[in-house]
Amino acid sequence: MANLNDSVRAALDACGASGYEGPHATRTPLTGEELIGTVEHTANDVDQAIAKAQAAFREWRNIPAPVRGNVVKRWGELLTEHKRDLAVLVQAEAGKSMSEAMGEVQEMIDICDFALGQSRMLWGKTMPSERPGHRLMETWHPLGVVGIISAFNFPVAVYSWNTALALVCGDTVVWKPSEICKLSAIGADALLARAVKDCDAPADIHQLILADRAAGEQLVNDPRVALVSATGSTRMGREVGPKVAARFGRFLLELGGNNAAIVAPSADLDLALRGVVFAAAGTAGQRCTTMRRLLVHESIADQFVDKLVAAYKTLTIGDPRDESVLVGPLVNKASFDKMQNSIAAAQEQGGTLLVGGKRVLEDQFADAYYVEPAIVKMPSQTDIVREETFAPILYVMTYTDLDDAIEVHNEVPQGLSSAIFTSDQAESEKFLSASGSDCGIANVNIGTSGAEIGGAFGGEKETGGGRESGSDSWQAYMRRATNTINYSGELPLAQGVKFL
Ligand code: UN1
Repeated sequence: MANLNDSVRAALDACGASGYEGPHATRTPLTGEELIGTVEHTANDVDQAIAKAQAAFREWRNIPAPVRGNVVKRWGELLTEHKRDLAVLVQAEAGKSMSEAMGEVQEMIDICDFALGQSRMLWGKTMPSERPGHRLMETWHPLGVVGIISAFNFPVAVYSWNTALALVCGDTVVWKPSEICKLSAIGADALLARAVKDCDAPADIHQLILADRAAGEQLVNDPRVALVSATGSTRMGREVGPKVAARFGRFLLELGGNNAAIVAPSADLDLALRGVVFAAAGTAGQRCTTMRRLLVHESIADQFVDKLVAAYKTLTIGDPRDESVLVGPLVNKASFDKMQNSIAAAQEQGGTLLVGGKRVLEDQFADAYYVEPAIVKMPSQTDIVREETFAPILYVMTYTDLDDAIEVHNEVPQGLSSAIFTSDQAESEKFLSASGSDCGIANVNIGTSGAEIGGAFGGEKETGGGRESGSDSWQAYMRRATNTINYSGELPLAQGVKFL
């Protein structure tokens, strides 16, 4: 296999990145070896980045939205051209299979297309005024500087959902990527810099911050940052939300999930099997949308779980630079330790480990953590099942009545994604109804992960309530003004009030 840092350097060069090298190196989850080091920004650099983004906003907000759209159009073209380069960087830092890393870059391309269209659709409503000779309408304006804090598991896609929309909406962005995914960030940002240059847009509309957690806190606390869009753990969101709210800033949170699927007796079991295995074991269980709980009807439970266990035994685990590999490494040792602790806790709480859970390839990679995805059969939804462990553990439970299954389904603190596998329309409608799934994403005959960018993405409860990417999520990046225009030549007051 080619030397990893040679491939990484070649990918960064191809993206047009320069001037990023420095002493701060992180380890790749693929082998545990050190990747190329990067520069580290100081608190003063962060301050300057916000100031530059704020200054650029004064110009950017006045450029017509469809013209702003050209920047994301060009970014999308460059991302298409350099899809594999950026995927190499994503794989080196997040440990994904090449197909999933390419899929992540495809999400970026898709949101660029979407945002380009949106740039001509930042529409406001007109409402009938109660007064003659008056017009009532709303207009949407850019907010200002958007601070983006992103996580390791989708190091570039989630950032791009925010950036592409923020830019067409007329905002400028300051991005603090994950501390362990700086090279992917440098590649993605270099491509955006090229798009900005090719379109003669103001150079400072995007700022990249390479720094640790303190830089994120700076974005959270700085009143010049109008919107903080943060992806990460519920613990992180619990700190970010109140701090931004205290200064009356806006926040958009995309936090933990504890996603479940219900498999009903009428389900197409082969289809359900593929849906469950991808959602539960894909990306080594490190998506916020990963399926972590399975509720199977008791009449098919033995049959379905046997099939699932058999399918898990066929999963290829290893260095995903080998393109036949489906399951790459966990991100680091801490993640591996958490997985082990959760499996042990599940066993203490009455669970039976049916398959997986063991570390593999330890001889080959002392500092990389490859694990067999695990399935644990649980007698009920115990405390550990209510927690999100960011690793491939699928807790399996059985049910007899769909209403009870939906109760159990909703009885966790998180509310991101959910699914039902069924051929019974009444069951599927029930799951999608007001008394069905309480999640931001509710699917039928599809797993919990792998959402398309065209829908709004996000969830309820401890998932944070934010919505990113498609549908009308653009509104989060703008402020609304209500305008009443009087062309009557009189001054009738609303509600029939008389004065003077
Ligand atoms: C995430 O894990 O933070 O729906 C985002 C999915 C992807 C995005 C996941 N489209 O799984």
